[in-house]
Amino acid sequence: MSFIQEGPQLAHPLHHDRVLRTWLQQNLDDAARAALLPDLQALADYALQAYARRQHAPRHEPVLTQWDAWGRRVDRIALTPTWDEGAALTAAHGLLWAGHVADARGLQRATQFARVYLYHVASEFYTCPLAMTDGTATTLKASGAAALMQRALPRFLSRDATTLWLSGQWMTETIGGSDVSRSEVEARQDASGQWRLYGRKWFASAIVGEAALALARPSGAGAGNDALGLFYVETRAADGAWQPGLRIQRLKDKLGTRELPTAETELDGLAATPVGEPKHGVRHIAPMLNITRTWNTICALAAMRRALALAGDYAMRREAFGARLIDKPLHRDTLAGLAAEFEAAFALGFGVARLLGEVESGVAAADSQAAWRVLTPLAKLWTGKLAVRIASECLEACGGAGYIEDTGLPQLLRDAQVYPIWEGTTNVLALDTLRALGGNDLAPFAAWLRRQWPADAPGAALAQTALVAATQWLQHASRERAQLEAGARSLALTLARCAAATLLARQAQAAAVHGDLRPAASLRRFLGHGLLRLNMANDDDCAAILAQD
Ligand code: MFK
Repeated sequence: MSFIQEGPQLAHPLHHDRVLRTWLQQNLDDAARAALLPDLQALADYALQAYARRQHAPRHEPVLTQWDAWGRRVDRIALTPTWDEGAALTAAHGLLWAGHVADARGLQRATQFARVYLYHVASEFYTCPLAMTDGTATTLKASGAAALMQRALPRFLSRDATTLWLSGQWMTETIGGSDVSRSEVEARQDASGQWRLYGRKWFASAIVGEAALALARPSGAGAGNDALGLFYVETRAADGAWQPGLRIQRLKDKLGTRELPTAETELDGLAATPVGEPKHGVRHIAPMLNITRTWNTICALAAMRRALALAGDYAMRREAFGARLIDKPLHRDTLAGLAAEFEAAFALGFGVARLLGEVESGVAAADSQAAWRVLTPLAKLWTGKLAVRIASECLEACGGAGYIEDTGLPQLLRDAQVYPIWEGTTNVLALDTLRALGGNDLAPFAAWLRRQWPADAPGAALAQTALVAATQWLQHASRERAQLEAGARSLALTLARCAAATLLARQAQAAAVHGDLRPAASLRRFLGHGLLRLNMANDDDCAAILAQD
C-alpha cells in the first residue's frame, strides 16, 4: 500500500478563529457577547457540518425548467439542498433582522455581520439574496415610502421562515453593469395608472426573491442616469407562480458561485411601484449599494478565513523534506504573511460594519460618518482583491491537491473571483472613492485616520508618510481628470492599507493590555508589506506599453 495523505480538516470556525473572538471581545460588552453567542455557536456548528457533508456528497446546482410536460411556461427553479435550508437559518438566527434592531450604541451591524461571517461559506452564497434583501430594506427605509415599508419590511426581517421574503436588485442590463446610465428597461403607466416594466434584466442574482428593486426609465423621460426611476416589484402571485410579465430566460453559466441561481429575465408588463418620484433612480438606490458592498466585504473575509484555515491545517498534516510544512521556515513565513494581511483586512471590514451601525443609529460623529462613506468602497475593493490572492496562495500551499476538484479546494478560488467583480469592480469602486472624498481634499479623511491611530503604536510614522504621499499625489493629480482617474486604484489601495493598519493598531494595543501580543505581531508583519501602493504610469507610457502594432 503506498502512502495516503490525510486531507485538511476544518477546525471549529468560532472556537478556532482568534481574530473573530478578539474582535468580539474588544467591541462588545459581556452582555452583548452573551446574547450573540448562541447564534454564533449554532452558525459555526452548521458550517462545520456543511463542510463535513460536502466531503462525501456530490455538488448540487440549481436547475431551471422552463416548460412543463404539457407545454405550459413554468420557469421552475430547483434549488440546492443547502439553499433549501437558507430561510430557516436566516429566520432562526436573525441574519437579516439583527442588522435592523434598534441599538443605542449602534452595534446592530457588528453583531449581524459576525453571524454573516460564520454562515457565508457554508451557505453556498445564499448570502447573496440576503445581501440584496438587506439592501432593499435599507433603501425602503431611506425612501420613507410608508406603504411599501409597511408591506415589505416585516417580511424581509421576519423571524419566521414561513413568512420570510427575499429581495433582488435588478440594475444590470446588457448595455451596462457598471454604467447604468444607458439602461433600456422602460417603465410605462397603463390606463389604470399602474406602472409596468418592459425589457431585459441581465444579471438577476437573487432571482428566488419574492421582491426586487429595479432601475427603469419612465417612458418619455430623457437620457442619462438621473432620468432613471427606482421601482419596487413583487415577483410571485399569491399562489406562488411568477407574476404575469416576468419570464426567466436562462440561468447564467458562471465561473464560480454555481449554487447561486443568477438569471436573465424578460420583463413584459411586470407591475411595479415607484420608490419615491420616478427619477433620480441611482441616488435612490445608493443606500443599497453601501449595504451590499459591506456584505461583499464580510463575505470576502469569510472566504479568506476558510482558505487560510484549510491551508493552515494542511501544513500541520503534510510532511515534505523531512518535516511538517508548518515547521518549514519558508512555508510558515508564507502563511504568516497571508494571515497578517487577512487580520488587517478583518479589522477594516468589521470596522466598516461597526461604523455602518453607528451611522444608522445616529451615534456616529459627523467626521466618522464621512469616513464611513470613504471606507465602504475602500474595504470592498481591497478585500475583494485580497480574497482572490489568498485563495490562490492557499491552493498553492496544498500543492497539486489544491488543483484537484474533489478536494473542494479549487472552488474556493473560483468563488473568490466574484468578490472583486460584483457590486462594483475594483476600478468602479476606486472612482467611487474619489466621489466619496468629494474632490481632491484628502485632509478630512487623513485627519480622521490620524485621530484613530493609538498613541505610541508602532507604524504611526509609516502611516503618516503614506498619507502625506497620498495627499501630495492627489493634489498634483487633481489638476487633470485623466491623471486622477488613472491613479484612482493606486490611491484607493494605499488608503485601504492605511485604514486597515490604523484599525489593526487599535486592536493590537487593546489586546496587548491583556497580554495578547498576536495582533501586534500581525501589525508588524502587515506594515512590513508596506502601505504605499502609489504606482501608475503616465498616459504616454500607458499608450506605449499597450501598443501592439
Ligand atoms: C455574498 C456577497 C454579497 C454581495 C452579493 C452581490 C450580488 C451581485 C450582483 C451585482 O453585482 S448587481 C450590480 C452591481 N452593480 C453596481 O454595483 C454598479 C456599479 N456602478 C456604480 O457603482 C456606479 O458608480 C453608479 C452606477 C452607482 C453611479 O455611476 P454614475 O452614473 O457615474 O453616477 P453619479 O451621477 O456619479 O451618481 C448618481 C448619484 O448617486 C449621485 O448623487 P446625487 O445625484 O445626489 O449627486 C451620487 O453621489 C450617488 N451615489 C453613487 N454611488 C453612491 C452614491 N451615494 C452614496 N453611496 C454610493 N455608493
